[in-house]
Amino acid sequence: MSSATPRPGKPLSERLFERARHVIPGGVNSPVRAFRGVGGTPPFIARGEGSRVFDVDGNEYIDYVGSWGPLLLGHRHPAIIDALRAALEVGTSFGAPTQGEVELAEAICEAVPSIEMVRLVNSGTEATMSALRVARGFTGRDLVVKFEGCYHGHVDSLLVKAGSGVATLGLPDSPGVPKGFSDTTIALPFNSVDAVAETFSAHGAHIAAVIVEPVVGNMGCVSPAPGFLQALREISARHEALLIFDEVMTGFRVAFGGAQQLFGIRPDLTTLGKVIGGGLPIGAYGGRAEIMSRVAPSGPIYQAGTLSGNPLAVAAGLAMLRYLKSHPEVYGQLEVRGAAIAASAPRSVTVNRVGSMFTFFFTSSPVTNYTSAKKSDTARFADFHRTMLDRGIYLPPSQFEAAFVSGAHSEEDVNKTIEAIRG
Ligand code: HOZ
Repeated sequence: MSSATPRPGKPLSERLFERARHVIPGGVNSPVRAFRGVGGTPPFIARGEGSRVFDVDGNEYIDYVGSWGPLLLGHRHPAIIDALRAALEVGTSFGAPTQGEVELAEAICEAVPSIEMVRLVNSGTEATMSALRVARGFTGRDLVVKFEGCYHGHVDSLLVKAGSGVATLGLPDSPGVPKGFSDTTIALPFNSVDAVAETFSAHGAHIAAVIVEPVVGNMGCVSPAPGFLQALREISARHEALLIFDEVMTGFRVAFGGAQQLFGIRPDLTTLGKVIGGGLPIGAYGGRAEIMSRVAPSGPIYQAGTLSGNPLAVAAGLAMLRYLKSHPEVYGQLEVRGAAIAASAPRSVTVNRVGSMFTFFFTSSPVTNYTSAKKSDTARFADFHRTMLDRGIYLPPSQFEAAFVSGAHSEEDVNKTIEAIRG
C-alpha cells in the first residue's frame, strides 16, 4: 500500500465501516466486499484511475478486482467516460425504446453468434434467473443441472452448493429459498462427464437445462477439462435440454466472443453482464431465436424491467464493445500480463488462469472442481491477501473468486505486482 499522507487517529475506512454496519447488513451492499474471508476492514474506495484505486485514507492500490470483472479496460477509460458524458446530456432513463439498445443488441449478436436475439436486464442475477425461466418455459420441464462451486447470482433455485460469497461465508444453502425451489436443482461436480451422463440417464426427460460457467470464476478460476464442455453440449442436446453458458464473467473477457468462442461450443442460451455494461449495472440473456422469441411480448414467457436497457449502461457498454472490437490487441496484452503474474507464483501454490482471470490456490494439488478448490489453505490465502494489500496490491478478498487483469495494467504494474508477490 503506498500511503500519500499519514493521518492521525483511526483510518477513515474503519470509521465508515463502523457507521455502515449500523445501517447496512454487514456494512456492505454485497457480501463479497466485507473481507470476511481475509479479515480486517475493507478499504473504502474514493476513486479509480486506470489500473489503480485510491481509498479514502489516501492509499493507492493496483486493482485486480476491477469491480468484480466489468472493468476490462480499467477505471475511467476515456472511450467510456466520453460516451457517458454524451448520454447524460440527453437523459438518464426513458422506459421507452432507444437507438442505443438496438445497437448494443446488434453488437452482442455479432460478437457472439449463438446469440441470435438478446434481452437486456439490469444484473447478472436477473440474466440467469430469466434464462432459467425461458429454458423451463421452452422445454416445459422443471429440473436444472448446475455445478458445485459455480455461482449464477442469488437466484433462488441456483443457491445450491454455490461459489462466490456463499462459498466464502461457508453457507451451504440460504434460508429463505423454498425447498420446492432447491429441489428443482441438481448440483454435480464440475468437470465430471460421468456425473452428467448418469444424471441425464436417470432424469433426462425432466431436465430443462444445464447451466455452467464455462470457465469458472466463482470457486476461484477453474478451467474446463478438455472435452467437458463438448460433452455438456452433446448430452444436453441428446436429451433435448438446453445448454446455458453463464458468461456473465467470461463474456468479452476471455475472448471477444467469450468462452464459447475460445472453446468452440454453441450453447442454446447465454447470460452476460459485467463487461457489457462498461462498469454500469447491466445484464443480458440471449440465444437461439426460436427460444428467445418465446419471451414476452413476442411469446408468453414473461420478463420485464423498468430500467432495462438503461441509456447510461447501454452507452457505456456500447463504447466498451466498440473499443474492444476495434482494438483486438487488448486480448493479446491481457494474455501476456496474466501469464507473467501467474508465472510469479510460489512453488507451493497452484495457479489457475484463463487469459486475464486467475487465482492462486494455496495447495500443491491441481484444482479442477469445488472439492479440490476447498482443499486450498484459506488461512494462508488470508495472510497472502493481507500482505499484498499492505504492498499496494488489491486482490479479491476471497479464495473463491477470480482476480482480473485489465487493459489498463501496464508492464510496470505487473512488475510491481510480481515484486510484491515475491516479497
Ligand atoms: N459475481 C461476483 C463475483 N463472484 C460477485 C459480485 C458480488 O457478489 O458482489
